[in-house]
Amino acid sequence: MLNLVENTNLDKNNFFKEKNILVFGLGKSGLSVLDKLALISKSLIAVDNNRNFILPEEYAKLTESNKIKFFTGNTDDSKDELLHGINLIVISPGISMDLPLMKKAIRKKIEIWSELELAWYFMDTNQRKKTIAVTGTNGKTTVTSLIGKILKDFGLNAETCGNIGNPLIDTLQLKSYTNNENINETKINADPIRVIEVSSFQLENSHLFNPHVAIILNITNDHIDRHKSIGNYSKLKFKIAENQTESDFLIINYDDNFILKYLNKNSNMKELKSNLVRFSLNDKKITEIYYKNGQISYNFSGFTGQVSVKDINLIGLHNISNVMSAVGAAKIFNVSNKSIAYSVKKFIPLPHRLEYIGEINGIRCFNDSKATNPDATIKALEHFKKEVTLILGGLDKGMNFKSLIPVLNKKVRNLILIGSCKDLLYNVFSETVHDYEIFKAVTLNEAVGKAFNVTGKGDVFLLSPSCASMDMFKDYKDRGEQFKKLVLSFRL
Ligand code: UMA
Repeated sequence: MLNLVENTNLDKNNFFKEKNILVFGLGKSGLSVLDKLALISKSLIAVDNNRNFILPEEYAKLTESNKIKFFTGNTDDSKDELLHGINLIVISPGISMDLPLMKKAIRKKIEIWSELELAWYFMDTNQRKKTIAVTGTNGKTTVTSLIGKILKDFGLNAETCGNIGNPLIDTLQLKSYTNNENINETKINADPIRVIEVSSFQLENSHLFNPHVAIILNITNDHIDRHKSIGNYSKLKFKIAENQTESDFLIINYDDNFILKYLNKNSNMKELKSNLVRFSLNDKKITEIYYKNGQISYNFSGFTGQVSVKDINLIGLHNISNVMSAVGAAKIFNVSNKSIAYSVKKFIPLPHRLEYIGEINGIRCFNDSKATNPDATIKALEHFKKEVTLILGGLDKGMNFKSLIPVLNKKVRNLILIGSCKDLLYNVFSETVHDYEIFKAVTLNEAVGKAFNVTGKGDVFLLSPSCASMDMFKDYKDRGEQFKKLVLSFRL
């Protein structure tokens, strides 16, 4: 499919001078893309489906460029003129390839790139070698942040970016239309190691992206509404390594069923050329990294040793898996074991991930709003005894909630369902044999009130919704913040 030939000797700006480009989606990544391309492309169409779209103030200058045409509103009738003469579409991660405009673009064989791919195009060989890309269903942000901390604590220049919140392209110090001052020579000379959080949405339209170190933390049912099947979703996750060569590394979770399934299905993974570094909680020593009695041991590509992970603030075995992947990446960049152990110990868990709010009226309260799929909720519940009042529900992404049935029976006393899929969830759980009470609530306020009514002293109250948040909240952070506020308001 890729017909735009990569040539590192080519003047990369000149390449875009020939192109008519459509930038689809004007959120964080789309606006950054538009800003960089405004200086160098032949013409640009900026499209956003939100008809009430307002250009943020810092980008207002973009409207002065007479080569950018803005189009906002519905593109479903696939206005042909939008695609007329277009050579390249740079698409935002949130845009589905099922939209009529995208289907039409595919039929017309128009090149489609993610922001990640565009950024990669601008990176030179040295910058590309200093990359660690982290993907997986759960734990990406934690691992990206942890690796960033480990590298920085050791005195290395490192920057976290990608799905974590700041687009990769913004780390490149490319000329910007709205801010011509943003090229900083000293920063260019001291190029950082880029630790890039990568989502399946971003990988969907990445072609030459080829991180030096790729990490796949886990694969579980999520985003099935977008990717249609777990098979497609797994394939996208493995796309992170498809361009890697013998000098690169792929670090994978060897305890993860879907990862193993994918590896088996694609038997010896002929297309995989990189050094495979497998990590496991199992101490059978068949993997390159494994865990036993508070020690992570590693042995791969000439790196051998042990890192202590005793007394760390990260809760649960799934977090030990996360740390193992970070240890692998850190060793590749020659960080000392002592320094890794120090950084892991000092790492403060990120908010909204099994975050302890406090003991309110004798009830221990936790905010796990980032649990946006059943597997994340299962991992959270495993941490407790049969003592939990759980708030579950939100916006369904086509997930299989039946996987929650056994753990709910083991750990939950009260289940409170919220969100647009609460009736669906009610049907799933009420029809099984269960020994916990099930309630429905229309608002989060009502759900929290109910929880404080039914939870006994000494028990646990947990928000771990297994669902996306956008039916009731701006995002998972908004959901978590509102939850914490409500919980604290019940303090007597
Ligand atoms: N839009 C359309 N048509 C559509 C969908 C969206 O025009 O069909 C427009 C919206 O009106 C909006 C813009 O596109 O103006 C939003 O684009 P976007 O949803 O791609 O979001 P960005 O602001 O560009 O943020 C993206 C990532 N968002 C998604 O993947 C949905 C951010 O990850 C990421 O931090 C950011 O790029 C920087 O790289 C967020 C996320 O939820 C945190 N990621 C998912 C996850 O972690 O599960 C994958």
